[in-house]
Amino acid sequence: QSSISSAKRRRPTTRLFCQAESSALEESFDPRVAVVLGMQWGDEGKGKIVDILARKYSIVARAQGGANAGHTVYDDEGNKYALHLVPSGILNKNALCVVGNGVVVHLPGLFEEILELEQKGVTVDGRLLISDRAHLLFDLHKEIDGLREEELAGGKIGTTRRGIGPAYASKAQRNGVRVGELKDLSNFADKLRRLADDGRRRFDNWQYDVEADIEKYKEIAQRIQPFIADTVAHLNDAYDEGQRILVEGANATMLDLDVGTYPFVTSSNCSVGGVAAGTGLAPTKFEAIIGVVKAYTSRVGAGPFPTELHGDLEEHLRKEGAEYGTTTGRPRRVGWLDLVAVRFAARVNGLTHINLTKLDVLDQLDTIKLGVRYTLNGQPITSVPAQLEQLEQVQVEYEELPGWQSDISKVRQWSDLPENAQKLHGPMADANESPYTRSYHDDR
Ligand code: 2SA
Ligand code: MG
Repeated sequence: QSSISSAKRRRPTTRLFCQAESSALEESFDPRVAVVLGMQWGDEGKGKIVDILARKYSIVARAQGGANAGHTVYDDEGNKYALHLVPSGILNKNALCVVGNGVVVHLPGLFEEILELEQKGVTVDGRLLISDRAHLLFDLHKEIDGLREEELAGGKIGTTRRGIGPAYASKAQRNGVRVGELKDLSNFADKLRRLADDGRRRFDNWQYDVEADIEKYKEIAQRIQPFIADTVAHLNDAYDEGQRILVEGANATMLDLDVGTYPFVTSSNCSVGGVAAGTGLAPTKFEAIIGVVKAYTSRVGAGPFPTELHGDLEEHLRKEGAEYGTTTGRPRRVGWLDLVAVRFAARVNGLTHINLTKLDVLDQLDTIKLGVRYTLNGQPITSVPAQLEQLEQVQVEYEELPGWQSDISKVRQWSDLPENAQKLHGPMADANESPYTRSYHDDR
């Protein structure tokens, strides 16, 4: 009764949760490992569904990204939390939160986040584990992020300047320093000095006091000890014992280092592949892969955005949707829902479910447009092109739906939605027609 299943079932496999409210989730929704991923360019509202699902899960894990993520969640009293590194599950006092091996961790930032949580009465002791394999993100990575952006001048990526790209670059260059290194500091100083030398060779007149950082990390190492764990073993042991694990994606598929709009992407794999690599959990264990889709599109930072809007509608969506970066406060670019991108992302991730969010932001519009097809030089193209130059030039064909022009923000049941709002189900189901999704359910 709660979800789309009672409405028109064009594909039995696609369920839309009407608003991300617990009442809208089916009772029978009980996968052992569930993965929540963003299908657009981020800020789809992943934090909300994670927070709701976390009540059913004993473990909530992050697999990739770092403090570039910004997940805004509210507790039962309406207090607002902007989380960056700590998984959103932390608000569920019974959940264990795991920062997986694929995450890049800025420990001073993590401590600030922990402090802020504690000031609001949320304690993390005994409920937070950080992977010993996760890479440390140092202040030097943040500085290099800024320097590289400055070098790019007009061609900036528009990163969050949280050091994400440089930290993953150190990891790939195999001179990164991992969290486990803090268990015994004997090699730590040399490794950090080597990283700093690298930076100095690359940037002239670079002022970076590596010795001060080494000192700082002596204290940090003490404080972090109780949180360090072999999370690959821990997650797999917990799974074997029958515990249930929720994986919270950060960033989104169109920002994925491999399948996203390269180079205007982040430096991790934010699609489903990154979940396996970043937790050490095998993909065969993922029982649900939930794609979060916002009813329109937003993007922070530079890069192609085929359905972008400018002018009155742009301002309306930004204002109604509160589209400002959680991490940097930047106004987000906004546009119509791009179903070509969603279809692409649904395929890449093999979604079992779609969670449609922020539908009520469209309440006042008389017409709602959906980007359904790209053409290039008059020819239809069937997928999101890899070449940026092509993606910048595509023409978007839109389907128009009449709006509902009423306040749906209090609606909790799919059946209570105005008919025109329910009409979004059809195009959503079409977007999620990956063969994997269908056979997954048909075989059960
Ligand atoms: P980075 O910092 O190297 O990961 O930036 C590379 C690109 O990835 C984009 N990116 C994001 N896009 C949306 N939301 C993100 N998180 C914050 C939020 C962003 C904020 O939730 O609001 O507060 O500004 C996020 N993180 C990275 C980024 O804009 C670049 O395009
Ligand atoms: Mg965000």
